Amino acid sequence: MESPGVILPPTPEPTSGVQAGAVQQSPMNRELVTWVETVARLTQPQIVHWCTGTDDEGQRIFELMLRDGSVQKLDTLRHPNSCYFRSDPGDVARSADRTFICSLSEDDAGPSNNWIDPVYMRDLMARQFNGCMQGRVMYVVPYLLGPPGSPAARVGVQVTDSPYVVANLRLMNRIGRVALEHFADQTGFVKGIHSVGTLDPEQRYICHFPEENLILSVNTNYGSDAMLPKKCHALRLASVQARREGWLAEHMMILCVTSPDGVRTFMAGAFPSSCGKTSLAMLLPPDADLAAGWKVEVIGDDIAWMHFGDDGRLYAVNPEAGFFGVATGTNGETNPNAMETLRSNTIFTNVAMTEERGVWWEGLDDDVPEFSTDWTGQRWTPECGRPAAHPNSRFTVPATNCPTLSEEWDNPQGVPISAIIFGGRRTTTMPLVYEAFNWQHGTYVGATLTSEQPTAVAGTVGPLRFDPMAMQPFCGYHMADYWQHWLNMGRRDGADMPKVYHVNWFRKDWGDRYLWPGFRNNMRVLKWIVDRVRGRSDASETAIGMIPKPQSLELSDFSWTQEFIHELLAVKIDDWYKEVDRREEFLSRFSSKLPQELLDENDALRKRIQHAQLRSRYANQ
Ligand code: OXD
Ligand code: MN
Repeated sequence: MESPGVILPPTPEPTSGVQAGAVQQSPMNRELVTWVETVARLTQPQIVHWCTGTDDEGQRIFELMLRDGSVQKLDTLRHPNSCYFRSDPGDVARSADRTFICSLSEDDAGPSNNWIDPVYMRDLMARQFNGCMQGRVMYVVPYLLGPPGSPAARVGVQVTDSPYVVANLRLMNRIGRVALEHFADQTGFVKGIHSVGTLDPEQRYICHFPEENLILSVNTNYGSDAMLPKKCHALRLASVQARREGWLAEHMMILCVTSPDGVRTFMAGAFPSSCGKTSLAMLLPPDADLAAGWKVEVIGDDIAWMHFGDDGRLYAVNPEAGFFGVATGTNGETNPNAMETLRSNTIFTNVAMTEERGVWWEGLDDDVPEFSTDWTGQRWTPECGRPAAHPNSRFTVPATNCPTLSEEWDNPQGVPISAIIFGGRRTTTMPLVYEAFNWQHGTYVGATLTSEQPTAVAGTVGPLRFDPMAMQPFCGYHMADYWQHWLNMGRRDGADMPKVYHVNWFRKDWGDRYLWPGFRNNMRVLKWIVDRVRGRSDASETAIGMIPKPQSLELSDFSWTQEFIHELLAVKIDDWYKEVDRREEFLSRFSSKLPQELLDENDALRKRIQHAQLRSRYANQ
């Protein structure tokens, strides 16, 4: 059995100002060592390796994977320090139906989560883990979520028998020594056990024990079911902790818009999967805006932790330190900054590999390769009728690779959020953008967030799904309690909450054509939001919220007709009657715990629509 190096016990060398002795002697650190010993007794690895997080260690893990063939090295000129990995074909995306919230009470998990009794599940998982690491290396990966030195930062430890997972954690998180250095300041840490196991999808379990700060994951080796700090810790468990402690753990990107006058406006945004969250976070403004001095920079692309500052505003940190983005469809038009970001130090997963040891995926702006090896390892040609890359193929890359990473990205205090943006994929009903009237209305807008599943067949619309705050798969407790927590945050003494927006880049006309050109043009909407939060732009009050006056959106260079612009921003009464009914039905699923305020908001919306209908009827007489 080969090991990449360092073996038990954890003896961090003194580094910049932190004495190793102090780290080791903290009660938390002792608890960690005892826990790791317990896990090792259960899983019986041949070797226990404590990850230090050094480059040297990363290199040795990489070489080990090259030697055992689990990853392949990409061409060093075109993809320096990058590698290629294929996951098991049955392990290519999050397994929502194998994800469980094992809270003590079923009622705490709520109707949107799978609940299983924690005692039963611990027993079942102990059997899964029993001896599962025999003959293998068990890696112990301490990690820090949030910027070093931040009061918002939290620690956790993942043990795993997957070198591939360790390699991903290295890029996505602050791991090893820097994490151990923070143990002394914390009152607890999240424990996560992961094993590749047999990869049997029927025996896959991703379990969260909120009362015990524990995550157990087995029979998976890919994505956020295996990289426990991401969705399992930073969202599912952190959301529970955030409620308890009075902050928000959200599935949101964070960006900074700098106006030509130098003022920075920070925004956070929640979008369900495949709605363009990463490309919005990395947005490249149109040339004219760049020339005028506008800038957009990224702070995070997936998760935001937001705490109140002394001034009553919400300050956001990105708990992660890397991006785990969807490769398929990423190109120089949809996300030019991502293309720059993944030039080096990248792990590509489930894309296709070309004969020149390059990578390719559907939608990439390179020429389609004549031959390549597809994501399943088979020879692929453009005629073969199969996709070369899996639709959920990924790149894992450190945030510092991104040319537009904000210098504020690791500010320990976080950045003050002026606007929260919700968005979904809606071909009808939703205007390009609207602003909620206030925090309670904004909470309702987020709670009733919907998106259509993209379909392969042009002209058809996929099923409409509710995905409240884009947290449906990630809220670790009862969704209605979560909404109540949002409402309570806004009621806190001195709270100065962000404005809330809803955007929709996907509205179509009767001919099934998208109305909005999207991508770089989304800057036009961000600029309107900047103007609104700075009190510099007028808006029209409608039944659903505040809508831009057409002249405040900077659309003149499109030479669009007034009718076209009207269509983009229209609030159509018939569509909204249906929307309100759908929302009422959705909210009623949470009946016993549903905050009355959300029902009141739905009723108020219905009344405003009725008024709007009457007004337009009389105006037309
Ligand atoms: C993700 C997701 O992978 O939201 O980030 O599914
Ligand atoms: Mn996500």
